[in-house]
Amino acid sequence: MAIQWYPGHMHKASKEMTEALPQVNLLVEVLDARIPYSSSNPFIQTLCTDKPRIKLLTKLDLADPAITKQWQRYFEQQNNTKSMALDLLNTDPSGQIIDLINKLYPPQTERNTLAMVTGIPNVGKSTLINCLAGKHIANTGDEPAITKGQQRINLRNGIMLLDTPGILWPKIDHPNSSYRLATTGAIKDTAMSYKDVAYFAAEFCLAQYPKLLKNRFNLSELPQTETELLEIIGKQRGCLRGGNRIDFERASTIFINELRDGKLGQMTLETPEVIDIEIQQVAVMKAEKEEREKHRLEEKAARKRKTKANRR
Ligand SMILES: Nc1nc2c(ncn2[C@@H]2O[C@H](COP(=O)(O)OP(=O)(O)OP(=O)(O)O)[C@@H](O)[C@H]2O)c(=O)[nH]1
Ligand SMILES: [Mg+2]
Repeated sequence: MAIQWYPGHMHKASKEMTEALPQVNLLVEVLDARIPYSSSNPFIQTLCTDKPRIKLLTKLDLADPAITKQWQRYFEQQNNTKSMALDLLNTDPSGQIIDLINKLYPPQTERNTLAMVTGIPNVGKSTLINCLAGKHIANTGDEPAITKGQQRINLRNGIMLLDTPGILWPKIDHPNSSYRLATTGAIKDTAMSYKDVAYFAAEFCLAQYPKLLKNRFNLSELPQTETELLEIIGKQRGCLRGGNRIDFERASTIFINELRDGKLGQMTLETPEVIDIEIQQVAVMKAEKEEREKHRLEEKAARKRKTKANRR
């Protein structure tokens, strides 16, 4: 089942972002380099499409380098858009980002350039702002929904930044996207089941990154199933319950946290090719749902007609 997380503060933040738009000159959209498609909020895509946009792929250090290059090429083809990949924990790309902002929106003498920093929760927006400001201004943390309200930061170089809370959208269409968001840490723990997410991530890793699994968990043979993999992890990490049974919930939490922290190695969960495939799958799912609903309503109407006829 798909995971959905859209608490009230995100709805409020989306409204406040729309209200701030008239003053905004440029959009800095922060995406997670491990899930550049699933971390693209469709609501943010509709914001000021006529204004220049910088797509920054953060957590470069955790992503598969070859796939990051594919994504950068993909984003550079988009109108009025520049893209850059960043490792904000180990490098300081502030000079390059400021140059990019000034290139896309040349500085005006009479007023600061207002750049709105947007993105999903936990993607690194506040870390980016602290990096650009050269000091700790915005609170950061390794969990979603740290920033709860907008904040303006004057960089004193002609650029004003607008930090915004991480937002998701009311309905994530494809279950894969919600699982990828949960795998990378954009969904609050209380809105997901680690076990469900671990099954999704295990299936993905077994298919796409078998070598990383073998290395991390010292496996000579690759397990055949997700359950087998989680059993091995559970045994190795001492996740046992009474009767020596595996505690799958604990094994799943450990697996997901190690994956998020990059302990398995650099991984990207989707390539640009996934987009068209999953858009088509969503269209099929929607058509099937409509068909089921039509059928349900027809049956309901038939039942009503029958009851009426019986009463006569
Ligand atoms: N490995 C890695 N971690 C990063 C990078 N950038 C940010 N982080 C970490 O990601 C976590 C979230 O960072 P924040 O800056 O708080 O994210 P945010 O987008 O402001 O999150 P919200 O305010 O909750 O929406 C923190 O633990 C950061 O240290 C990066 O490039 N690489
Ligand atoms: Mg923040």
